[in-house]
Amino acid sequence: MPLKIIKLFELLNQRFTVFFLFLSSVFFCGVKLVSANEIFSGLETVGKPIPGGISFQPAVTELARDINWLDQMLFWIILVISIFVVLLLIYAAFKFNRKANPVPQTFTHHPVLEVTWTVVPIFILVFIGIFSLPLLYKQMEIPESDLTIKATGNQWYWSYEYPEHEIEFDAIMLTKDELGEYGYSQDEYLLATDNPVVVPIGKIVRMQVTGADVIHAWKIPSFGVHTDAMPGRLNETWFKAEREGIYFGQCSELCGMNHAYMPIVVKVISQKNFEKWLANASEEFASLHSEIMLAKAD
Ligand SMILES: [Cu+2]
Repeated sequence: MPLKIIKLFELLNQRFTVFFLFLSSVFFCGVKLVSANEIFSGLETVGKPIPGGISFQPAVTELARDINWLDQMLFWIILVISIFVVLLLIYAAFKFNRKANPVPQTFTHHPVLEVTWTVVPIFILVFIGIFSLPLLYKQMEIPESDLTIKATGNQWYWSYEYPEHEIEFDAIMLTKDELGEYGYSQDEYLLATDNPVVVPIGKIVRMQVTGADVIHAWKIPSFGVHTDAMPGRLNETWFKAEREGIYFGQCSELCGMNHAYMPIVVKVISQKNFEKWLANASEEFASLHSEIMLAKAD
């Protein structure tokens, strides 16, 4: 066969390969986008700050519900003590002022009163401790987990690892222009990130939290979870989200200039969708760990 014809065939072959690669990449990108949309479609935003809001965000874990309950209980105790102290002050101001009480008493001790104002607060504190300490232990004692996620605070973004699935990615805050593209509304500026943390509903998630440079804190109010991210230390906490949805949190430890620009997004989805997400993510965010380990094994 003449050389020119062979070259022509080679050229056509190359063009065809490029064209085929282009088509397949378009096809696969399309498939991926559709499935990513499918996975998160219809997810409601549950936990986020609202204008004028003064109370807690909706509680979707047992821990958050317990914290809200403890807060309510403490509120009533504080209210009773505050009313009692204000009434006592008003009573003392009127009863023992100079006009009403021209000749003051000269005693300096009143044993019954002194014992009372020492013992009563002790009882109040012990009563509070009966409820607050078990909750503290509940937060710290991590049940057998279904999934482990490691969050690392960096100046100024979070990076995440799913060590059991060899996935790792960074979560960078979206600019105002990018919000729509990622399916967020304009009022979610400063809350939304490009890559969310994704967890299955009703599964116990062990969060391991650390810092790469300075102290940050990983917090999702609706989960009742707030843990410092300390460099050189691995803090642990856990949650079991009971409602599908999108949840927002923020770095909650002053960590420098862009402290306000490292938000946290957690998407809680069904187990079925989570598996789909895992399949996508293990391609998109495959970590280097497995390769390093393989090289060592060889
Ligand atoms: Cu921070």
